[in-house]
Amino acid sequence: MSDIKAALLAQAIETPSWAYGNSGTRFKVFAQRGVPRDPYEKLADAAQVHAFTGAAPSVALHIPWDKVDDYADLAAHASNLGVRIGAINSNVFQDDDYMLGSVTSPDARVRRKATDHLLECVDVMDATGSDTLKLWFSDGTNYPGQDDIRSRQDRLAESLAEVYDRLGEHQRFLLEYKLFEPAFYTTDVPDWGTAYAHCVKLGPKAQVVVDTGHHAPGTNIEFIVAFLLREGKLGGFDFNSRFYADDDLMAGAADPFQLFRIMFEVIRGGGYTEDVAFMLDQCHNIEPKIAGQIRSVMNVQEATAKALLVDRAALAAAQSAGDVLGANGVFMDAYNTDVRPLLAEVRAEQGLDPDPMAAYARSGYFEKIAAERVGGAQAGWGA
Ligand code: LRH
Ligand code: MN
Repeated sequence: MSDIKAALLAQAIETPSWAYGNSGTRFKVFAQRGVPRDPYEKLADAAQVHAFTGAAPSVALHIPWDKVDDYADLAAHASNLGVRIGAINSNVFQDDDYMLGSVTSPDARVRRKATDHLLECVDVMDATGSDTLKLWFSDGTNYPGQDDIRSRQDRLAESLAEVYDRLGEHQRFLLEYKLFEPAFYTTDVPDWGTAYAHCVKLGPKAQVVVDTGHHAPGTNIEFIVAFLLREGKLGGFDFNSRFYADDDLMAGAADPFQLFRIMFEVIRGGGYTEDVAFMLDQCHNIEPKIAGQIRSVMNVQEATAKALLVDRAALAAAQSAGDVLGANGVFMDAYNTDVRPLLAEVRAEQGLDPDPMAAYARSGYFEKIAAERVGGAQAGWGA
């Protein structure tokens, strides 16, 4: 059991700065009390998640939502809070110029503008000490014939190559794919295969990020994980969960069994290392945000603990014997194991309260920020 405890102690789950701001749908963004007004306050909230879980030491930024005058100062603020800046997320999906695409736009001026933003994000990595750039493109078309599918891939490849060449020695970028939305006919990076093919052409500093909300219903995500790991091209995850589309609900909330199956393939495939980034990418539209992040980190920890408990020798024996029910039984035994006592022990050994949700509620932090954070513009997706 000590090796499982050691593995859980080593787990690092990155929380997204935007999860602490207001978010919603096209129908409504519900403002909540105590929401941060700037990246400094977002980091303070993220530090609470790490303080109570011991497993969230880094925070992903989104540019320009987290634009500041002095990124080095922001990074120093993070380390004073006991966390560090993680992945830098580009944003080429909220400017009027990007209506017909950003790096794939038919307009060369727009492509130049978009690529320059991606290069600016590498500057932010240099200033904050981040080693990871995460690239998601909303680029796509809404109607057949609207643009040339092949030419858009050429434009995408050209921009990615320029960004790739700009990366420093210890830096990498993660290319994120998504089936649809906001585009509803073609999406230029719609699936793992397209992202993988571009990354293979570029080289070792380009890897694929799997956002668990970005697949067609019924997609076997753990197969994609196993395949990308085998190819050395799995760079990380944007964990969240969904019942229908890109719902961005709490990881493990909608389908904890899927998260368990994914974590098993990560462990089986040798991906339980710091080279595979475990990031959350969620929106707490109606639930308290910091508590929502704490619950999400705990859900990932529980799925990981169950996956670590799979009796690999018994599983391999049943698999090679063609013992279908035996093999499935070994797998389900691990999944059906209540790992909450184990995780409570791991937290206690870290000097943490075994129940992070209750400890955070007792801390009064929410009441404090709700009272303090009056006035100013609450952070959200509107930068
Ligand atoms: C796109 C996405 C991407 C982020 C955004 C916040 O749907 O998953 O990872 O840039 O959400
Ligand atoms: Mn994502």
